[in-house]
Amino acid sequence: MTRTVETTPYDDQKPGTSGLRKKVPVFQQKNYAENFIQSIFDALEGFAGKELVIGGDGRYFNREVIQIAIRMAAANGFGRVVVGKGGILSTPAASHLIRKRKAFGGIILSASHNPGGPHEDFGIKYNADNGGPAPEKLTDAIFANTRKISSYRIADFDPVDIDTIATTEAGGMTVEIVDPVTDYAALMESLFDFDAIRRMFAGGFRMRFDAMHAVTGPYAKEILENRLGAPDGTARNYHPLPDFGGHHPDPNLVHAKHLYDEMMGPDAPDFGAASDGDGDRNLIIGKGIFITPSDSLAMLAANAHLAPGYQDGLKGIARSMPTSGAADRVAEKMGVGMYETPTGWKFFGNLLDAGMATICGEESAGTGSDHVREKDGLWAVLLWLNILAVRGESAKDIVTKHWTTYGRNYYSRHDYEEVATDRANALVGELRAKLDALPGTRVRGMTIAAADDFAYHDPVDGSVSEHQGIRILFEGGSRVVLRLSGTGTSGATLRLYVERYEPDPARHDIDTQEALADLIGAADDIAGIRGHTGRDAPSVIT
Ligand code: G16
Repeated sequence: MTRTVETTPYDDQKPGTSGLRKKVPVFQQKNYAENFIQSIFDALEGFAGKELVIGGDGRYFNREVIQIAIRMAAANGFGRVVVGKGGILSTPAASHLIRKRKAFGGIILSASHNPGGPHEDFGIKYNADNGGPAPEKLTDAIFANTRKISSYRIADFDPVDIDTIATTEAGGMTVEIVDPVTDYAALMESLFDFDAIRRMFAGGFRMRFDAMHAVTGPYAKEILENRLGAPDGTARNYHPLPDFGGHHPDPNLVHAKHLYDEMMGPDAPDFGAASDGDGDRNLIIGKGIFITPSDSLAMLAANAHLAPGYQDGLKGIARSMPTSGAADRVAEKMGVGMYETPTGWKFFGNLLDAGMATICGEESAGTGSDHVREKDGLWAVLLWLNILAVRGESAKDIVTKHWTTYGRNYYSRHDYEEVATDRANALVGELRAKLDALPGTRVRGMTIAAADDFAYHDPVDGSVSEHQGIRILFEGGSRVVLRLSGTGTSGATLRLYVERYEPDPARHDIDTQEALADLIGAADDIAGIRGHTGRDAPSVIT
């Protein structure tokens, strides 16, 4: 039986950088998840009888919302839902399933790298038929619907058994429970030289992969250990837990410090990696060297032709605006297009669909390619393994040779988390107001060459996205960027991105914060970060 339930709108359901993210108790309010899911469906057209992919990263409240989504999909007229067993689907695996099965779209339940648990974060996002995050036009329509919703449709049937692989019928709709790993693992096998990687492991290559008790555990176990023959124990913390074991599933130097310490220690394995809550981010650490996401993007792009899936070369490279310019130098040398987009994977979708870019990346630990329409943590790890296997050199050697060829982009991000929203807005507002006056002024011995509030003109569909972050460029190519995060769930997070280009190999081993000290000071002089936030230091430095 299908019911129409009357409801009233919530005014806080504006999707952020990737979907709607809130604390679990917010999502547990009456009709909150239902309102948002109905608002998604109401923003779509032509899905009657079509297929919808549903899955999540296994966090607290995942299973409950999966049941709601299945019942609402049936009531709204979908013909079939495809659900990852146990409610599990990594974000890139969901993207692949949508594409492979030519589904109408997918609902992914995740708050990515944010913590999980009864008082932590939850999220819902919608991916379109290209497998990518809903474009801005669609998220705007969803938000508009949340403001005027008056009812939602839901079917009444017993909870579906999502723990058994089977195809059943519920509410007049077909429900197919699939293994979350199989199709994804096959895709990886089609892109990378598994034989070469297998030989490398067989030859004693040691690796550590930390799944952080999040979604990539089963994927890493199957691909790294079962298919590539890495020793048992290579994948750690591989059972997805609703609260991620009480940890923050964010693969950075703060939350994966144990991995960093191990990789810098005397008995370090050859290669270390980690992924986040929903499996789309990656952390890459070579023996004795951390590789920044911006550098990793450049190095993966420069060496991608060593993997079978990319042997014909790249069509182009894309990076988000705050990501360092290291990849630009690779694109220039290759003679391929380089695209600078706003933060948010959704902005890569058009470039990938149009065949203008093959590899994309972001400073926020996201790298991916045209194989899916999401960033993909394990993909990045496997491409690194493929490159290491073919080149037969250490990660550290590959990095230092890359810097010698292209120069080094010193790069760091400083996050000020949970800043009062009005204070953060005041900082950005004041900075915006003085942008025009900045060029030509001198700060800490450096001259500002240009300053603007980044606006993106999509070369494919002509859409314009404004206010995507403030860029202050100095003569000589250094820059600082300031923007407010679109993924936080309490207060505002101010991000300061700092970058300096150093061509001279004799100056490639300076401590990063030291190399950037003047720029960090200049950013504070210009934007008044300490004054506005009331903080002496950032919450997180990566
Ligand atoms: C999301 C987006 C990314 C973006 C990141 C950081 O990642 O998918 O494209 O770079 O947020 O955004 P912000 O700086 O606004 O917090 P994820 O992994 O959270 O889905």
